[in-house]
Amino acid sequence: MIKLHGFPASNYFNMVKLALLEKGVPYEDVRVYTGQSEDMLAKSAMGKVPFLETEQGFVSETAVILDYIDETQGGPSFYPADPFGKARVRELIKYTELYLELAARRCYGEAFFGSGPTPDQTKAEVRTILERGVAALRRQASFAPYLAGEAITYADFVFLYTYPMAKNVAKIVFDWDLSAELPGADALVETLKTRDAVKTVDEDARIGQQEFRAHYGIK
Ligand SMILES: N[C@@H](CCC(=O)N[C@@H](CS)C(=O)NCC(=O)O)C(=O)O
Repeated sequence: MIKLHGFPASNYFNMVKLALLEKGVPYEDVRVYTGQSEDMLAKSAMGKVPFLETEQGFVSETAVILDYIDETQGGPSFYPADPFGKARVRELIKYTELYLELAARRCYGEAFFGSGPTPDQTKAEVRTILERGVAALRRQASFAPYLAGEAITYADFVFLYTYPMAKNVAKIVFDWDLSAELPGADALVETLKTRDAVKTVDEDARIGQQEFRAHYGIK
């Protein structure tokens, strides 16, 4: 049985967990926090979570894990069957990951962990990337009702565990309402939250918050 390593307060961990639950793939949940120990780096070379343990070895990086699960595990695929449709979904995943998640993450300290104001230079860089990322999604995503159209895809799983945090960062750090820039985004999140698998992931994340904060010494 495959094993998913990480912790339930991690948004990336939850993208993969949601894919496993939605596909009905049996898996074992292994609690691991981030770190740079030799043992950790042997399993996830950047010391990040999530990572997957398979019979052949370890696989890290969420988008890669999603593809691996899609190609090797049973249950429905959350990619379109045709290569162009699949490429468009992967494109949406990349836009979300590179230009929303990674940009917003640079302000997580101020927004979520009480670690003081973000330096002005960082704020300026983040704002520019977020503006372009949001504009790219506004152009490329359909929100009808899902990111790639009528069918739910892996892009929605990634978006669900990225956009709400980016929206909070925008509000707290920039006093900027992201939902006004991305019509349909809030409605999509609400639609996704009605799914049983999402409810499970979110409840586990809520329960895992205290352990996560204690582990990293966050008040
Ligand atoms: N590019 C990685 C990012 C994963 C990531 O940043 N995970 C966070 C936890 S939510 C982490 O491990 N942070 C520790 C670190 O950046 O060293 C992926 O797609 O899986």
